[in-house]
Amino acid sequence: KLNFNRKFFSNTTKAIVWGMQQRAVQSMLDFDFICRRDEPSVVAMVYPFTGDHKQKYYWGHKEILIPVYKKMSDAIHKHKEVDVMVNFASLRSAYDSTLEVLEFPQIRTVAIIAEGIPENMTRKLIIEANKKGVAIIGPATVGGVKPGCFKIGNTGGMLDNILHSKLYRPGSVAYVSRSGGMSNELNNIISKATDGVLEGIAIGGDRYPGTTFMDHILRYQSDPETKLIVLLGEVGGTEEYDVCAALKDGRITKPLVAWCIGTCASMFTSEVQFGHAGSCANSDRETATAKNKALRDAGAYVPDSFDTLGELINHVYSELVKTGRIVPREEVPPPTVPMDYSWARELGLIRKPASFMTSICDERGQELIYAGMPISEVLNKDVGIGGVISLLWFQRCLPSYCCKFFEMCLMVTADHGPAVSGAHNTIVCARAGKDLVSSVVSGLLTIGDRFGGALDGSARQFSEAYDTNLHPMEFVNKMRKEGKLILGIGHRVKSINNPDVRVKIIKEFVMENFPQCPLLKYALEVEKITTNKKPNLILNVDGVIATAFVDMLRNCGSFTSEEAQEYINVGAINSLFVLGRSIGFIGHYMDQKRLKQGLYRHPWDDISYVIPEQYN
Ligand code: Q5B
Repeated sequence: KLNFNRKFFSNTTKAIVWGMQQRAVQSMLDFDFICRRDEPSVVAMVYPFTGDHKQKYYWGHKEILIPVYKKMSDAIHKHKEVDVMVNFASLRSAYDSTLEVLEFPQIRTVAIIAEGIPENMTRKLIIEANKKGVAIIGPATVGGVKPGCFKIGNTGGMLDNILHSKLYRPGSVAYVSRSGGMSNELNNIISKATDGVLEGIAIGGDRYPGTTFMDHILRYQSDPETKLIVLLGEVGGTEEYDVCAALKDGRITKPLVAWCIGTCASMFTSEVQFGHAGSCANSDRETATAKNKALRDAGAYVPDSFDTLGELINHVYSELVKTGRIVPREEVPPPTVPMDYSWARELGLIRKPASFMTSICDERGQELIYAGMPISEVLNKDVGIGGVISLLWFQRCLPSYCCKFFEMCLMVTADHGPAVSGAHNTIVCARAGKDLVSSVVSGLLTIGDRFGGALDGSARQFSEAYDTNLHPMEFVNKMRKEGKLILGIGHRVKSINNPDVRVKIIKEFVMENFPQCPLLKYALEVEKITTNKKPNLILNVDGVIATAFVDMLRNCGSFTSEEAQEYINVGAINSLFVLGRSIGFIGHYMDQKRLKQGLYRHPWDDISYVIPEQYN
């Protein structure tokens, strides 16, 4: 059996952390800082899934960079001062990464955090580590702590807990436990009952821990700074009997306070497996009660129950103080570490005005919420895409005819063939080998006053004319006088002789379903005048949707007149065409790719070259 009679950690210990455990690393650095270490204990990280890079951390108030290496060998060769590895690899990769690190003689201690490593693999690791004299702490452990010196990963919990248990400076009590959670409790108990923890190791809950209770107790026995040893065993296993033997044969002479948890197991009628893989009594000898008795018989201080463990530790400690074997040191307060922003916020200690405001969608909880409606309800109520638009665009459930109106508009505007500006652009872009987003965006960028995006202007022009009581004829004349086109009027191919069925569909739906549609009716009066001049000056698809949209906003009862006007002012009326036609643009993109169309080049005979004469 190996003798680990050496100090595992000092205030100059340097470690490599395997795994992208940023919180744990920051927690180690914060610990170092409050311990007044000169330098951080974590010098590098190993993470095989990214390239070599640096990660930012805090050292007190300062920001520092810690290198992350893809390869363990690079990390070890570049940091010769490192002798500890904290291995956060998962149960699947902990075996390989530990084996790998054992190849480097500079590494003397490895903490394996992962739980669930197959026992046969752990045993192989232990054999390999023993051959090389390397101490393994774990697996299935939080690690351990040496106050004032070094902390493994998340040991000790959050900073306030660490401060509370005074782990920033050494005491006189060294403990060993199996459980990481219970070692936190020990930190607390020992800090209250004594001058504090000198070192604490949680060997882990597996049946085969890399180092044992005895390994650590014997280390503590030979360390002159350890004045009192605490052992927190548990139900399962027989290792506590080795401690009994060592107490009896004089290998342990320092006062040892011990307790095995799990005495309640006898209250169960069947065998109980506690949280750890190893915490199950396979015989009477392995019960906590039997082991507590054996420890007491061997000369350990054993309380009557866990509840009085602290009192007993205090009793033994007080004796040591009385006899002068412990001289309590003067308390020096630790330096302050700035609190993490997120934690301070959680505690309600700080407030900060948000940079962003949002009022339509909340994705933070378990379920996505659209304007107050959980997504499951959106689907259960079958509100359709019209209902989703009503929630996300208008933050309310609009009457179903409004949702139907939205859906019809999306359907009729979804596409109008490849010849229109937007589809043409999308096609040319797709044929130039561009991706879906670029191609669709190039189509969308053509939407404006002339093509497809006349809705906003149409809504504005018609509502202004209507609201100021302009007779349709006066409106047409006024626009002509001002030299302005009436947006929503006119079409390149559709006319009264070749009517646009899309316009007819929307018009009929609105007339039938909307409570009122005065603006649409007004626009139709204007159309009578313009088509009299030229048959293609019809109320076009943009115009019919725009005027109906305004009618909906003004008359559906869900908006105030100010709200309705605001949607017109902010340019929200184009939305339906933009969304609808995106469907078509996506279709054109896919079509071109499917048809394997090559780069488009416009034919020369279709271009009129009007070059200034002097250059001819
Ligand atoms: N005149 C659409 O013009 C078009 C007049 C007008 C008063 C008008 C034109 C126009 C306003 C914008 C608009 C949306 C360029 C159209 C759409 C989606 C689409 C597309 C598709 C799809 C057609 C001839 C004479 C002139 C003009 C006068 C023309 N428009 N007067 N108000 N609005 N409209 N855009 O036929 O006296 O002879 O000089 O800009 O609403 O984009 O399928 O293609 O789904 O993708 O080229 O449906 O109307 O007429 O410019 O030669 O003018 O009519 O002043 O008078 P045209 P022009 P005069 S829907």
